Amino acid sequence: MAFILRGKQTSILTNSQLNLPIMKSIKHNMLGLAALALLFSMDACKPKNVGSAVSGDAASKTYVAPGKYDEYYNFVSGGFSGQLAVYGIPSGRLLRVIPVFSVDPEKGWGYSEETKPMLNTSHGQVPWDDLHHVALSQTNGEIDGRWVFGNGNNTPRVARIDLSTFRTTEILELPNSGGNHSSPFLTENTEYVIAGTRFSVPPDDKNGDVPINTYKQNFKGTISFISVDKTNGNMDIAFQLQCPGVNFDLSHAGKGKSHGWFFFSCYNTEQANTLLEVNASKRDKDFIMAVNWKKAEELIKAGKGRKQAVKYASNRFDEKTHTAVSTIKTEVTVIDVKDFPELVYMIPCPKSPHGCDVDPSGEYIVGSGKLAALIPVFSFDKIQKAIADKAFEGEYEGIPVIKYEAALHGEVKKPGLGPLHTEFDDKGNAYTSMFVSSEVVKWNIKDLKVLDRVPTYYSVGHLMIPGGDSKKPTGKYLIAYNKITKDRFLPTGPELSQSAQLYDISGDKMQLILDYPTIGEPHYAQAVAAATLRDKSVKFFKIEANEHPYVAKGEGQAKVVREGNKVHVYLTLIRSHLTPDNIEGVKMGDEVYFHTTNLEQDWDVPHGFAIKGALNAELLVMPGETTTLKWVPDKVGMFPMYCTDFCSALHQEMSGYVRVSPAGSNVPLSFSTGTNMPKTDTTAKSKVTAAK
Ligand code: RUQ
Ligand code: CUA
Repeated sequence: MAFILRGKQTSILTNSQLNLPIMKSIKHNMLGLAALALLFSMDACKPKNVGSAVSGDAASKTYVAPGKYDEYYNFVSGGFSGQLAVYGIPSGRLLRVIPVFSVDPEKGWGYSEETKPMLNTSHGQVPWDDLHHVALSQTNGEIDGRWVFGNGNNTPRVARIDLSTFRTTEILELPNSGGNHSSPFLTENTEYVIAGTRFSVPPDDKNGDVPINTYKQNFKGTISFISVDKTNGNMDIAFQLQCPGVNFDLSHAGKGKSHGWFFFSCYNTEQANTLLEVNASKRDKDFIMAVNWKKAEELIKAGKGRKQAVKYASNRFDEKTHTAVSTIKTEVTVIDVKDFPELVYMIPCPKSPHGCDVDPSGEYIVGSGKLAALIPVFSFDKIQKAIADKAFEGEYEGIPVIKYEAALHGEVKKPGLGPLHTEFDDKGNAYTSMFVSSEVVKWNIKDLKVLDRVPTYYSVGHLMIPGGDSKKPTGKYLIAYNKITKDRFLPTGPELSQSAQLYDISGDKMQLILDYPTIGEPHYAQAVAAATLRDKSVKFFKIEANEHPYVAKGEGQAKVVREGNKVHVYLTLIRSHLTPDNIEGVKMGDEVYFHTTNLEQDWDVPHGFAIKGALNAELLVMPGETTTLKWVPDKVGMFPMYCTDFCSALHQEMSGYVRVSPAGSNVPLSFSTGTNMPKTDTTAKSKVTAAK
């Protein structure tokens, strides 16, 4: 396979030319740096013949006829959009965008009073984050369809999305962390969600006001073990492991025989604090860190952990009150791994590993060194034997380093360039993404032979096979999530969407069958069979069960109440009017809270709410739910309000007015609803109350 290095149109390099010799020649000189930069620049390598690679009856394999359903729900991280997108597979149809870490004016997420607390942190309200990885909850190592977790990479957080409502229901901040990239990864019964810090930092209870070049003394890497309540999914930080100041990249839990262990790829074991692209690429091998988390549990039970003062937010959304509550917590229990033997081991792994994946049997651990020219596969049994035999080559910051050969099952030779992530099928095969050579490489887990390779368009990051990181992978579809789209779709100016590519992997040869653009930048994704989820989907919220303190459970309960300068509007929404729809007596200096309750009790009848000049967003209110918009009028006058969701033939009529008078005006607070609206004759009599 040949690649053209862009900018040097004449030089055509083959895989073998780009392999180890080049890597070795990249010492620490500036020429090496330039070559490395070129090699890793996003468009360094591009397969030739980038036209349609689709052949045969590919279209029919992805065709889901109108009215028919997809086979899988695919949950795809939105990267820097902070959102999570849900696609149907194999059609690639976008089913939903779930706001998680980023405010979303389409749904009022982060703008409504009820959802603002979800984005609270120890830094205050943080309206954006970078969502890289998703993990579907598992029972016995199989996807159970209860929750999906996602990470906030920037201001360290983990979110839990409830798969009955497809809404973010919990966000937990992580202390002692400097960038929650290695997250979220689950143990096989969702006992824990694991989160490792990308950036090592001084611990939160230490003075972080230290010279940056004291990195080696003062910076630590932290891994959080977040417990998940079996009944309601509630998360708490069970304990944290304080580790050497490396950068953790991805990780995976052991499963089956290796259940009780966790494996983390580590780069920057050089502990560099500047120009990492050179200084963190010096060692030929970094590490995979193996953690015996059952042992850590025992230590915690035996009271061996140290209590540390910290500050972090725990935010939970309550479906009864339709409201989130944010609690600031102040303590975590920490174990310093170097103080406890038999807890953590280092396994050398070439070179700057990124992905770290465990096969369905739990025996094989795949390290993907993004600067390595091969893929090392480690054996869990051999790791155990090496530990028993003390087959160590030394230690790293007090942690035993197992001899590479003693832990190694074998190496996949010449897989391609820039291996990143590996997924597994149900036939004993592994699939690794090759970022630099833009391809997916299929290989056999046991004999490590490369079986097939297909190009991706372009620069693939993560891969996804439904169940591909579980004990029960499937073997029909593989999706590549690409960083670069270039010429694949109609041009849309300088900014292009990222993309996904669907491959049929049911035969010996992988076959590309679909390209589709994605929301934000996709990183990891997971998928669950449609049958596991679709019948659990909530259709609407029962109005009788609504415990929101400002609910109006019928138009008879609609009212406007003044409390000092706060005006509470208990407003109902039903096809096709607002109650009340005429409000007077609001004055300059007032804060108005529109508590809007959607009275509908039917599927797919949301109403929206917006008022002129509001400095936040609209609301989108689901049937049976109450949601609040805060509005501070900025001038005297007349302000229309209306429903934003085209809910009926008379949707355009679903509107009203708020009159704003000067501060000190004697216009009484009053509210009313006309009698000429459909379905309102019995309940919506005109009412007037005097201002209190
Ligand atoms: S990463 S493209 Cu943020 Cu998962 Cu590897
Ligand atoms: Cu309600 Cu439009």
